[in-house]
Amino acid sequence: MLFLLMLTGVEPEPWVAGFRRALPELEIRVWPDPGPPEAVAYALLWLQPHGLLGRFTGLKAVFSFGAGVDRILADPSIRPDIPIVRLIDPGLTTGMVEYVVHRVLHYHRRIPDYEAMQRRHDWRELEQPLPEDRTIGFLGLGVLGTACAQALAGLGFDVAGWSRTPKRLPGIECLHGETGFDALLARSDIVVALLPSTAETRGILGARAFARMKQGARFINVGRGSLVVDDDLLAALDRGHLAGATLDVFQVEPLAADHRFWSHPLVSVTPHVAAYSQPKTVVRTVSEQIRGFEAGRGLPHVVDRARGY
Ligand code: NDP
Ligand code: OXD
Repeated sequence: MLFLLMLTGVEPEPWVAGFRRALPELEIRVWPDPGPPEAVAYALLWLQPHGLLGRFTGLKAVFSFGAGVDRILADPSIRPDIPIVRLIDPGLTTGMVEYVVHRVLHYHRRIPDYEAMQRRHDWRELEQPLPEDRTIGFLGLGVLGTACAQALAGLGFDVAGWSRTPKRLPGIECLHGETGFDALLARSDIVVALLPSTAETRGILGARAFARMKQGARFINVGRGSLVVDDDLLAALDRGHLAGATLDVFQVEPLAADHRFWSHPLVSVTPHVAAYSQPKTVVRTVSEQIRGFEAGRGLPHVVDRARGY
């Protein structure tokens, strides 16, 4: 029985070594050397070339190397009966919490203003609101949105979140539906997008949404680039309605060298690194899932293909 790693842009060595140790009963193969196609039982996928998975006729399940499964779902060669398991992993959650808390504190503590003052050799103390007087609004209250929201609520911020279905989370105002979306945007000083890319969410952050955000609000996108209409975000920044944006994910990755986001003075760009899959935790998570499945226990976190996440 073979376990195939199809990981574009990822150095395979630590993954192969980790899975060989954790799953000695499986033969670990790395694309483009899958061995006999009918012997491939499991595959771990990140940005896999589309159209190839149909040849693995013995496939039992595929595992996502990341939390988002939009790229896997867009591959027409995965048979509808093959379970797709999304990644819920402590290392990934820690990374996302670190990134979002860091960027929120950067804006909250007015670091962009102090950086501008440093360039002018300007020594002054600026007014500093308390965290309870800053509202952080999360679009998406799933595994990652909830972890980030709880971390910021723990630091004393006023935190709200928006999801598809109604939720109750202690210390966080939970909203849903179209009115909830508008209300969250209107009341947040910093809006954090942690939604998956689905038919319903693509382009959700366009001119209408940016106009509903507070004058001077900041925007952090760590969900997917397809949530955002780039020109509408740039227009909201250019006319001074939004005071800054932190962008980790983009419509097209890598971000084109001539994209305005790279050089816009109010935009911070990182190359899709907010959360990162680490062999130390992910090998354990996926190996336990495969072992459990082989022992007849079923698979956790199977993607609902109709819902798109
Ligand atoms: P989850 O599936 O756990 O959560 C998704 C959240 O989005 C849920 O709260 C869900 O609502 C909500 N949602 C989905 N569709 C809608 C909709 N139409 N309207 C309102 N809310 C909606 O995902 P994770 O928290 O694990 O991850 C979120 C996304 O973050 C991933 O899909 C991926 O795109 C991105 N990501 C980015 C990374 C990076 O490095 N930049 C790393 C990891 C993930 P409900 O709770 O009602 O189902
Ligand atoms: C993702 C990830 O889904 O990096 O973006 O996990």
